[in-house]
Amino acid sequence: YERQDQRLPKQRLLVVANRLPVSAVRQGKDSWQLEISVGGLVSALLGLKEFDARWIGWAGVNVPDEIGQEALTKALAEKKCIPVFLDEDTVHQYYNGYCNNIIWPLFHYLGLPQEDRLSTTRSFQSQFDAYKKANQMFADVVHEHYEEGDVVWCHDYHLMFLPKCLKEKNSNIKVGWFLHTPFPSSEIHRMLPSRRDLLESVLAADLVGFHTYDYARHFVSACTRILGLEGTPEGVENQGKLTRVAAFPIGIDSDRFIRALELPQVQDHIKELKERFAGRKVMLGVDRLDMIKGIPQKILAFEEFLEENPEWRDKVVLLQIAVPTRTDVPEYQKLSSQVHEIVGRINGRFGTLTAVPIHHLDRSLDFHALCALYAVTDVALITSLRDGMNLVSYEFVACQASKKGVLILSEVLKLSNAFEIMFIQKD
Ligand code: ADQ
Repeated sequence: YERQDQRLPKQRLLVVANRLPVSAVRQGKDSWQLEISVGGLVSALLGLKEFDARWIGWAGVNVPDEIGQEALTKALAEKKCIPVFLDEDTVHQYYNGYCNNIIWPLFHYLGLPQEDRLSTTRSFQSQFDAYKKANQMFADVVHEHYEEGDVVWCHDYHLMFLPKCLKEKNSNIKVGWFLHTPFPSSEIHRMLPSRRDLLESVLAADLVGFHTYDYARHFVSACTRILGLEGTPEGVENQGKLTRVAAFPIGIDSDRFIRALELPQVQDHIKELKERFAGRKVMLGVDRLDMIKGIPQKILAFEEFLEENPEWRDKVVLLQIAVPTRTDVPEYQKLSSQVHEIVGRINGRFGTLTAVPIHHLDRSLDFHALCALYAVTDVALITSLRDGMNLVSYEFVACQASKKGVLILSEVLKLSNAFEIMFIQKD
């Protein structure tokens, strides 16, 4: 999107996502500290410069008291963010439960948790009710802040019910919905007990977007096979209304990375890292700690490499930066222990008194440190088992202008990421 006439005011845009681009940490009764949230959705939307955008979302914290809510609303307003306050039970059932325990694994082809295979199970139903309730709460906040002419852009699998909630109250609102994950084959989607409701709600949007043509095609065929609707070259037709469906592969603001490399503090970081790892090749993994990112598989493959190539043991180091997410979900806690256990074992096996083969950090790095790391890396390892797209591979390529290191992508990422990477390289 580009504004045709720069003198005209920017188009107002309400970006609605489960999480705001900042997380709130309480400092006192009425004071809050805001920290940048780490994740692909936030990174992808940093380039929205052509719009007068406001974010609506959850600040990642339970705020039961009015004083706290008022103070947080005020602090967020300075960042053009508007909070949706979700209570603890809703977060547990909607976010940890329905979103992260049911839709996320299913959309990444990991199946449904055992207990949810039967649609009649009570936990499934109450989680789905909480999902609908939460989506309605997001819709209420959107309606409160909506001005005529605004475009409302809903994001991701957390908010599949939102287009319907918005249109029910005001059919004139222009609504877009974009999915950051894969949309699975209709054979997988039909395993969801709420498959029809979710599809019908998404179809209330005017425009529905996916990263790849394949995901868009899966969505259209789910609408055809599950709802019995007509797919057209433009999208899906439902009772005379056309919902446009298309692929919009997301990218990054590559200039932001390229410019950062010139900054003195980034150059200092680069110098330090080069000295620290002199004489060794640097392999790098940067991921949210998530089962779809294939982190244990990557580390085990590195172990195999050291096992089969003893001559490389003191000449290569793997830096794995894995920021923890969804720490309340038991599967993620298990994954974290598993990764620590494997790293400890490999370092014990191949480490020496002066060097360890794997440096594993479970925290986020600031932007400048990240750019410096990308710049000194010889081999980036992106090993997702499934991923909507993957922005780390773009970021690495953007920071490699003079170095020309190697990007190793898992098979599932080759198709989705290849085009955009060529584009960044050309720049
Ligand atoms: P993610 O899975 O979060 O989101 P991904 O594409 O892997 O997205 O990007 C992660 C982002 O977080 C990158 O910008 C990276 O720099 C940053 N990041 C990760 N670990 C970090 C760390 N330790 N410190 C600092 N920054 C870190 C979803 C989908 C993806 C899709 C994106 C965008 O799962 O498939 O590509 O949205 O649509």
